[in-house]
Amino acid sequence: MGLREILTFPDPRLALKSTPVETVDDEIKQLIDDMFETMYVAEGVGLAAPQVGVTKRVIVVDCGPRGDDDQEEGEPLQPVEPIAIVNPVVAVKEGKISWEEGCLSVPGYTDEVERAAKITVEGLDRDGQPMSLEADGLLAVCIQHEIDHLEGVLFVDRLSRLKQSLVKKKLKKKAKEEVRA
Ligand code: GNR
Ligand code: NI
Repeated sequence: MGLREILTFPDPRLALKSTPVETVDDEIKQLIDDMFETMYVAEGVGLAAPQVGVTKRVIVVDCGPRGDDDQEEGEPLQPVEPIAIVNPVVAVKEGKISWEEGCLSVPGYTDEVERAAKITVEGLDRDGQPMSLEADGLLAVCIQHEIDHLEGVLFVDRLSRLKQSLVKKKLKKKAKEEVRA
């Protein structure tokens, strides 16, 4: 395949719960490759399968190298290579962090969301092998943001109810105007 179309709010498919992958077969590998390609073209740091209309539990992230000033003495470097995780599960959560989030499915809006500061995520890699990864900073935020997509949850769903209704109303109006234009 190749590039896939990214769905945007209020597409109802973004609210669906994704199903676990039974086998990491060629179709899933193709999906992963297409998701990376789509994410890079869109200049995102992560992407979840439901964002390209596939309700399966697959995410990709590439947060790039972390700033050195963020790196503490003796702490292992975070992976800077692209990561694909099939059936991701957060096994351990520590602390809290607030991050200004954006989403390729919610273009034109960003806001602060609070999430776990440090996580251990487990799942399968692109070869179907079990994997485990410790993450903090943007990588931890991004992985939690992507797993939310698999539950049909957008970062705007994590804002206060008042903010949510305001923001969603504006986004729906904007989407309607774009259909007409
Ligand atoms: O590109 C993205 N940037 C981002 C910034 C802060 C927190 C989360 C993200 S993920 C987002 C890409 C996306 O929508 N993934 O689902
Ligand atoms: Ni997103």
